Amino acid sequence: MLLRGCDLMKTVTSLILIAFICVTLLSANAYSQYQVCPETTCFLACPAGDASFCFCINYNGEPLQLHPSQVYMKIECYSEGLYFCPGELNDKPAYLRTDECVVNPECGAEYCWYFQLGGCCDEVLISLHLAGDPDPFYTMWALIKTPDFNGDGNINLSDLGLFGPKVGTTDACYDLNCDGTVDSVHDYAILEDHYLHACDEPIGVEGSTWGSIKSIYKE
Ligand SMILES: [Ca+2]
Ligand SMILES: [Ca+2]
Repeated sequence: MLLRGCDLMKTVTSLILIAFICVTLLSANAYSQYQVCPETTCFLACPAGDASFCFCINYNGEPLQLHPSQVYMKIECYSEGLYFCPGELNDKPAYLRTDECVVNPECGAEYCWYFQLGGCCDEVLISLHLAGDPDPFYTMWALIKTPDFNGDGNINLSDLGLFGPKVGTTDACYDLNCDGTVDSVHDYAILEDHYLHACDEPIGVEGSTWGSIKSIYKE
């Protein structure tokens, strides 16, 4: 009887161990089944919210085609300098201009987010997660810069004045096209494109069609 009791204990212990290993492997797989391709690690944003953060997302090698409200992005700045416009959230669902998820054949299902931001942060943690799941399925470190250099929610003469002395330098916060240097052609053109944009003039998310977006869930 004693031997049988020991055998039983061994069997139970083995089963628990196997179950633990299976759960561990499944958890590891669940995370690795997502393949995420960021558009860049150097993002431009604007107080008006008209600059996009786009990511291609695949699941098990297939485009992850979900309703955009199901895929969230969270951005957290771990150094000083990034300012959120009043009412802006740092954690929100994707916004898509079309009525369904765009599938780029070279990349996967493309999701885009628009944040209304000012200032600059060279240590941003971007995480992607599914609605209702606090654990992200993807994280990355990135740099975010905006033409609102002084972070007051407006792109105006003050920012233009700050930009001039930075031309010719490698200051990442003023290198708006992320090519490594601040120049008066390409970077200035971006500043000009966003000139007079402000927090209270959101233009990036106008005409939302979320209400008419059809859910596309893969089996
Ligand atoms: Ca400003
Ligand atoms: Ca540049």
